[in-house]
Amino acid sequence: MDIDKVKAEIEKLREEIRKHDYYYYVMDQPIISDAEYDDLMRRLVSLEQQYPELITSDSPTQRVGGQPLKAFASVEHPVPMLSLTNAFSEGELRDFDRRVRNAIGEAVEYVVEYKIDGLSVALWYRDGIFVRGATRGDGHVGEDVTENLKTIRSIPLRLNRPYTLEVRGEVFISKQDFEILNEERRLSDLPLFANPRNAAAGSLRQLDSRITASRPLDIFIFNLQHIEGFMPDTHWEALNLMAELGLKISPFLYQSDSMEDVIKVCHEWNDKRHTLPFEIDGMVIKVNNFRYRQLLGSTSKSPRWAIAYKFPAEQRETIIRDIIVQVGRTGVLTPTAVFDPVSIAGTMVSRATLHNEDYIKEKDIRIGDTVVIQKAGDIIPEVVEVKREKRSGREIPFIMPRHCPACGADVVRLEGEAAARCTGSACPAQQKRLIIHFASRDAMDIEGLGPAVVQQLLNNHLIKDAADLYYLKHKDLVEIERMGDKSATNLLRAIEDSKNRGLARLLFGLGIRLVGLRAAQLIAQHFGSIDNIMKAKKEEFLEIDEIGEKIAESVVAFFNEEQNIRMIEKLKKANVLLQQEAANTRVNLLEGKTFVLTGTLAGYTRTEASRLIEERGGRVTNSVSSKTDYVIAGENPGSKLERARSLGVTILNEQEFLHLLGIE
Ligand code: 0OX
Repeated sequence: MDIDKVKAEIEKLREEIRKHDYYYYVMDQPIISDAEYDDLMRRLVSLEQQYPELITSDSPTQRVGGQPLKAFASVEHPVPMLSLTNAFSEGELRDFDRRVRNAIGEAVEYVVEYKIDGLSVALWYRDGIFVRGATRGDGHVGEDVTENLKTIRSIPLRLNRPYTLEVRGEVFISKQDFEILNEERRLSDLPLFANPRNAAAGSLRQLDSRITASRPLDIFIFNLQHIEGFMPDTHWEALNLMAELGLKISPFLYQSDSMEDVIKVCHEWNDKRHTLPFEIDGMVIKVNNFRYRQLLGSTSKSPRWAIAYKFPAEQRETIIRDIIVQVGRTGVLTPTAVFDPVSIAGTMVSRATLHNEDYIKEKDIRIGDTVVIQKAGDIIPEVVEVKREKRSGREIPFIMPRHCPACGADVVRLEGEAAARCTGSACPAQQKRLIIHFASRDAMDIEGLGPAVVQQLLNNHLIKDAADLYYLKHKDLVEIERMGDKSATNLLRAIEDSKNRGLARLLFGLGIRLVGLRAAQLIAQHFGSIDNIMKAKKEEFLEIDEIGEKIAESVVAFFNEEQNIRMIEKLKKANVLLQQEAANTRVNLLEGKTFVLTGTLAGYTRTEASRLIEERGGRVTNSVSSKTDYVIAGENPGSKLERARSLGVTILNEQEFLHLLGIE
């Protein structure tokens, strides 16, 4: 095809896709089906693959970047990103109004908008193309999160007109998307986000933009910060201009010169906030006229021309009927208050976490107490107050159980920690997580043994702990759902292969608290066999450099537990390697990893360094590519270092390199 024709088709496709992105993500009103949209996108991707020289940074195909970053670059805000002064009462709003009118000398117009509960960002467009975006940071210097912002589909990569400007907005996740995201995380055994705000912040601060792309982030633009050539007179005009440019502005905006009307609007939204699809924690009131804003100016922290009216947290009284103890995935015992159900912030709640023993003691919370409940950040219910005056004297203080309610093993509370933990490795509440960890790559590396299979094995009572994996039979496996003959054979082979990973990885795989891969290697090297470790006293662990009191205590406690000893016996009987095999533990440490050396190392020649890598299963190559895992940079590194930087490859100095090898 003639290149000009291709160019024209590509441009037409991009324009078409941009239009549909706008209808779908900004207006929330798609005008074509998903299938039709996918067809357009597929055609564009295919043309760009055939003619990569025609790819531009604002093409709709360029939303998800390549290699993860090592760190975010810093971005200085040309105009500081200030925060808002809070008002918690009508009185404070009236004071604000008085201050503003006194300074200006006449009535002023206000714009009222939602206070979205997310995180603020700045976006820069040059000649209409999105070129850079940053977080607020400390207000003066933020983090360059351009690649992550590009994944947000409601941020246009190109404006409808070629302006050079800076806008600011709030990135957030809707309530529904937050629920879905957390549900997915729960199913994958990942830690849950406490609220949509944390989820949005966590998602935007990912070094790998492919992760951000998988998160349902959205944005409302709330300020035109700067535009080259001209500036509208008012915020209202600026909002309209931004909407015309294709930016997503807040769906509710109200204009009035009466603070009493503003107050009314704030109250109305306080009552209706739960009907909105996203979280708001108040309303923002801004002076409309930009010239007045300039006259009012700012303090070092916040502008004098804006204020945030914060909604009061909803509170309800109820009676605590019980304090139950829940065992988390890591064995942490969390006391939870169970109370008469009350409706707060739009949902019925009947439980609130009491965190730990100290929290309960501090607040003196007892079973039978009348308490005030509120939702922290309007999501997580918490007990804010005990109504002592309502006590009858029959209230029962809470005592942390000495044995795990799920398995009966001892409960310990390590010095300096608030959490009480179950020590039983056969605790059903912890079992699944532990087995998944046992099978994970850095531990016994059992391919095909993911969370779903582990769950099925547990449900079918085929295993109780990790050691039982070595007693599985082909006929057991084929009985579980979706496991065919071939998968069963493969899984059994993977389990068999894992027997020889060696002591360090096994020790790590046992999931002993505080024992990470490094500590496991040190302990394995020092003691040489599981029998020696099981016999060892706390002091003997302390002889190892880098092993401190807490790790030592944790290992001793683990091997004092009857169930754990039984599990080791089962591993022994199954012929799992329980000795330190120098070659073995080393070989696998860097398996599959590719290294490039550049510059001179102080302690090793190039040949020696290569040998250290190869002994541990790694590979040394000469040139840096996106497939390189590590570049080791010594003194006077060459151009390879530059290339590694530009490709986002992990760069280690000598010290970090030796640490990775487990030498220093
Ligand atoms: C929000 C929001 C945040 C401009 C001057 C200081 C704060 N969370 O929705 N900030 C602002 O305004 C900036 N407006 C908002 N609507």
